[in-house]
This record gives sequence, C-alpha cells and structure tokens, in this order.
Amino acid sequence: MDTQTLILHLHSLSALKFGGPFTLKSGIQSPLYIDLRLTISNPTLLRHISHTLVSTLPPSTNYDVVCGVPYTALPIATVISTSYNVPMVMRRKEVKGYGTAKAIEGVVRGGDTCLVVEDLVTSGASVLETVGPLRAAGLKVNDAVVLIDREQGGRENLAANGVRLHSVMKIRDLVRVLRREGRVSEEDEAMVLRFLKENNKVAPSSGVSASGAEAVKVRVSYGERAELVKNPTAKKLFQIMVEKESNLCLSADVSTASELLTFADKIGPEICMLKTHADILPDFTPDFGSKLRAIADKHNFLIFEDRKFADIGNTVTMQYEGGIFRILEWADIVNCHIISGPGIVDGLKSKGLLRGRGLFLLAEMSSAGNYAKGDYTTAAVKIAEENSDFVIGFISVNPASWPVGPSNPAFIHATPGVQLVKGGDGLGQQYNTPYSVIYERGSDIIIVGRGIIKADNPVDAAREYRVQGWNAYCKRVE
Ligand code: 5BU
Repeated sequence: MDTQTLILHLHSLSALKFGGPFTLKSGIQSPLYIDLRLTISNPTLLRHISHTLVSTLPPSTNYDVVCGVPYTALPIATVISTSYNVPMVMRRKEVKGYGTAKAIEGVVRGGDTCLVVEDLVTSGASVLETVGPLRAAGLKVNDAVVLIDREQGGRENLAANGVRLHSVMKIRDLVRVLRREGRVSEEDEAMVLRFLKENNKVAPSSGVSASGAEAVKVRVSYGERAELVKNPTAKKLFQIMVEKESNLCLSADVSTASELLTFADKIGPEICMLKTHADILPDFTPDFGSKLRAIADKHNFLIFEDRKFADIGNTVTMQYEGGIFRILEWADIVNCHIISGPGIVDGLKSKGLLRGRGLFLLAEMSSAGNYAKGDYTTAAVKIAEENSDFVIGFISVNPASWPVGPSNPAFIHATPGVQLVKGGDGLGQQYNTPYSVIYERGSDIIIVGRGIIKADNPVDAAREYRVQGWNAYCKRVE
C-alpha cells in the first residue's frame, strides 16, 4: 500500500478529523485531530502501517529490539515485532509500587539498541518520556520511527536528545492528498497550513500556553549567575554545577547513616548536591556530619539538610544549631516553610549568615493537594528578595508558571518529585521528568530520591538523570 492509499484509508476510518478546534496534549488548539487508536479496528490497515514504518527506515538503521510509545503505538510495535521477528519491550506509563517496580517490561540486554515506534509526533515529548526509561534500563536509543510528523518541533527536540526521527508522512503531505482527492475543503486545507505556519516549533507540553507564547524561563547560564550572587554557598553551587555539568541533587533517603555514606561516595561524582533527612537515620552519631563533609569535599558537592524548619524565629535558631543533629555544623544549605512569617528567616540567618550558609524557602511543594501556591508562593519570593544575602532560592515545582516568574536569575530553583517517568507514589508524591522540570518548568536543580536509590543500578541511573537534567538545561539557555 502506498502512502496515498494509506492516507485515504485513515480518512475513511475517521482517524483524521478536520474542523475543530481540537485541544492537543500541548494545550494548543488545532484545526486537525488525528486519532490513530482507531487503526486497531482494521487489522489489514494496522499491518500495512507497521510494514510502511519499517520500510521508511534507512537501510543502515540497526536495532535489536522495538518499543512502542504507550498506548497507541503498542499494537503497531507488536505487529512489527512478530512480522520481522524482532523482540519487543514495553514501557510502563506508571511504574508499579509493588513487585519488581520495573519501568521497562520484557527482557532487557544492556547495550542492545532499541527502535522506538510512535504513531504521531508533535513536540516529541511522548517519545522522550519513553526514551528516558529505555536508556536508564541500559538500552541505546538512536532512532524513532513515526507514521505522522505534525511538524511542530518534534524532529528538533528529539535530535537535541540524540534521537533521529524518521517519518512516513508529514501533515502537509496528508492534507495535500486529501484535498486533491476532494476529501477536505479548500478552507480546511488553508486552516491547517496556517496553523502549521504559526505553530512550527512547540516545546514539549506545558511550557507553552494556548496562545503559543513561552512561559518565563531564566536563560542566563549557571556560570553567569554565579557572578550575580552575594551568598558564597550559592556561588559555590553554581560553580560546581558548571564544573561537573550536573544539576542533579540526590535525595539520600536510605535507612541508615552508614548506607547514606556509602551512597554518597558512589553517586558523588554525578551530583552537585546531596539532600539528607538526618532525622530518619537510626544510627546517627555526632561524627556523621564530618564523615559526610569529607565525602562532599572529595567529590565536590554541597550538603542540603531538608529539615523544613517551620517554627518561630527563636525556636529555629536552637533547632538549627543544637540538639543531636547540630545541622549548622555540617549542612551547607537548609530549607524552611514561611508559614510562621519572615521571622523564621531572621532566626536562621542569625546563625547561618556568618558561616556563609544558604537557605531555600519552600515556595511550592511536589505533593498532591498542598497549599503552597498563589499568594503563598508570591510571599516567599518577597521574603527571599528582602533576604537575598542568605536566601539562595526556592523549593519550586513550576516556577515558569509563577505570576512573578523565576525573574531573578540570582535565585536557584530546586525541584523534588522527579523521575524518568511521569507518575506518583500512591502517597501523594507527584513526579515530572527532568526535561519537564528544567526545560518546561524553568527550574535549575532536579532532586531525585527513589528514582536513583531504588534503581537496579543506582550509579547508572544517577548518570542518566544527570545527563537528562543537563541536556534540558543546555537546551533552555541555548
Ligand atoms: P523521591 O523518592 O524522589 O520521591 O524523594 C523526594 C524527596 O524530596 C523526599 O526526601 C521528600 O521528603 C523531598 N521533598 C518532596 O518530595 N517534595 C517536596 O515538596 C519537598 C521535599 Br519540599
């Protein structure tokens, strides 16, 4: 079946709808909607699509295994797998919290090359959400093959992530054929062509508003920002990020202090910062801080105790300096809620400033249904600006969406709730991908806990997070 016949069959199946406006995953309104899920109702067409996809690949394309982007491309990949006798793997959209908790199902042989199969590419976000876990599992991904390229930045976004996109047809071809065959009106054709012209570069998902205007993002490089800050810890953090090409913070949520120190030494080369919860360590001893400090110096990362102070100024001075943990002694950075008002910052600053320490304000949280939003987030920005000698930035989730925007490049945004696959943990945690957090949401540092700690190979996983976080940053400041 040639491409033209394929297009006419898809149209007859109502998989190509004109008129609209239809809202796409990216949020933009389109005069054309493509629903290739319908192809499973026509086995002959499904088989033709699968063969056409394979024959579109340059003969030099090598692959040992195929993976369809869930869900629409799963049956297509299955047909390719059985027709050409190539094994298949599947990526889970939501990683299970039980059993093996694998993101990739099927037999994975590290070093094998995987061909990604997709029905439709717009910005490339869905393909990238599949490429990340495949690479984290040890597979190489160099090529993706797609039936329809919407010509809205997917090819470029994928190329920026080391994936070549091969497409059977572009929207323009499709509309031309349907117009020639009298299936669409001249007006519909003109509307689609105008839409393509106006939306020819869409950043993956939420970073783009319905009008196509980009959200506010800091494009100044980490190196330049190091020169803008007064606080020595903030300066050092920016410098480490540049030196190590890392915007990855490991959230070392393990069960014992000795396990934490082992992880810190293993993962140290990949990270710019290590985050602790000292109060979860049953074997915490007064020398914990100096031991961790030695590892931090060896691998050049900063220590962030995620203490989330929340009390009045006077109490937090004692919690910061005293008790069993003596956090001030060993943590470069701590964080606090602003629920109790600006006095909490004054209290922490009275202890931390002289030692050159830094503070993140909790402007947003990653958990579902939290109340840190709107005016609360705006208040955090105001307090930070009034204390920019000590406050080095924020715990943020989507700074690009703040009414004030992440407008001051001197502040560092660090974001928890990051995994290679979007999802949740069943207890309120909500995950976004490194690309989404850094590129679309305009944050600076990805904070990753279980994505690394629970990985089969935590060192490899940390490297993958580092590379993804860093590539997203490079693309943002491009
Ligand atoms: P995870 O395993 O990647 O879900 O761990 C996230 C870590 O970040 C964990 O230590 C949380 O306590 C921490 N965290 C968070 O998840 N969300 C927030 O809003 C803040 C901290 Br603040």
